[in-house]
Amino acid sequence: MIAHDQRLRSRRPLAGAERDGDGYLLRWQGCGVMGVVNVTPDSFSDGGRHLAPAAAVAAARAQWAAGATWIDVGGASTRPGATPVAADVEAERVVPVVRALRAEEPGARISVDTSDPGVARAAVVAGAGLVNDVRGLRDPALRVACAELGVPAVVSHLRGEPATMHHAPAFDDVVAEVVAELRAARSLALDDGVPDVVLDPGLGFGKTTAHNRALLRATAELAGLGGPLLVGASRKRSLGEVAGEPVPERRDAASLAAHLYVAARGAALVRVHDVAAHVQALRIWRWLGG
Ligand code: PMM
Repeated sequence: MIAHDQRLRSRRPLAGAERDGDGYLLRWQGCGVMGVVNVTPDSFSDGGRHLAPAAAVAAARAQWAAGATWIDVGGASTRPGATPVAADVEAERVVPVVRALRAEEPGARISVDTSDPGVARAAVVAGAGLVNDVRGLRDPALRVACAELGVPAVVSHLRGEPATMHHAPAFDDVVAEVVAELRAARSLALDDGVPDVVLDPGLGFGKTTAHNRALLRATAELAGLGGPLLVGASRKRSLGEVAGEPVPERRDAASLAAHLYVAARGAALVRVHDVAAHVQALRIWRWLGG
C-alpha cells in the first residue's frame, strides 16, 4: 500500500499547520477523519441530537478527543424534503457552536458545512478554517468569500439542488462526468483565489446506489485529480440498502467498511458520524502498513 502524503494549503493560520511562504501548510499521512456535527432538527443521520449548542459543542469535543482531524459543523440539512433554512437561522445555529468550540478546544480544526457566503464568513471569523460546500462552490460569492478569508474549501459534487436531486439521477458515465465536473469546479475556485480545494464525489447527492458504487470504486482516480480527496459515505442510504439496515444510526459498521476501502485507495479524509470507531480502525490499518 502507498503511504499517502496529504497536504492542504491555507492563507489563514490553521492549528497544526506550518508556515509556508505567504501561507500555511497542513500535512498529514494517510486518511484522516472529519467528524459530523449537524446542528439541525432534521438531518437524516443525526437530526435533532445536536440542536442545542451545548450538545453540539460536547459532541464536537468528544470527536476531537477521539482523534478527529476536522470537525464539520452544519446548520442546514441537505436531506431531500428538508425545510429550507434562512441564512440567519443557519448562522444562529452554527456560529455560536464554532465560537464555543474554538474557545474550549483551541487546537481543534473546524470546518463549516454551508453554501451560504454570509454563514461561511461568520463561521470563519468565529474560528472555522475550512468551508465545506455540498454545492461545489458554484456560487461566485462563496468563492470570493473563501478567497478573501484565505480559507481552503471542500468542493463536493452535486447537480441541481438537494431538494430535487433524487428525482432523476442520470449519468452516461458517472465517473467520467463527476471527474470532469470536479476538475472544472476546482479550477474555477483556484482561479478565483481560493487557497486550496478538497474534492468530494458527493455520494448520495443525486446519485443512485450504482452511481455511488462506481464512484467508490474510482477512488484512486478521484484521489489523483490534485488536492486531497474527501469521501462521505457515512450512514448513507446506499449503504443501508446493500447492508440491509434501514436505520441510519445502525449503519456505522457499513460506513467503516466503505471508508477503509477508500482509505486504502488514497482518500485523504472520510466524513463520519462515529469518529472513535473510524479513528481506531484507521490506526490499526496504518499499523498493519495500509
Ligand atoms: N454529506 C452530507 C452533508 N454534507 N459534505 C460533504 N463534503 N460530503 C458529503 O458527503 C456530505 C456533506 C449529508 O450527510 P449528513 O446529513 O449525515 O451530514
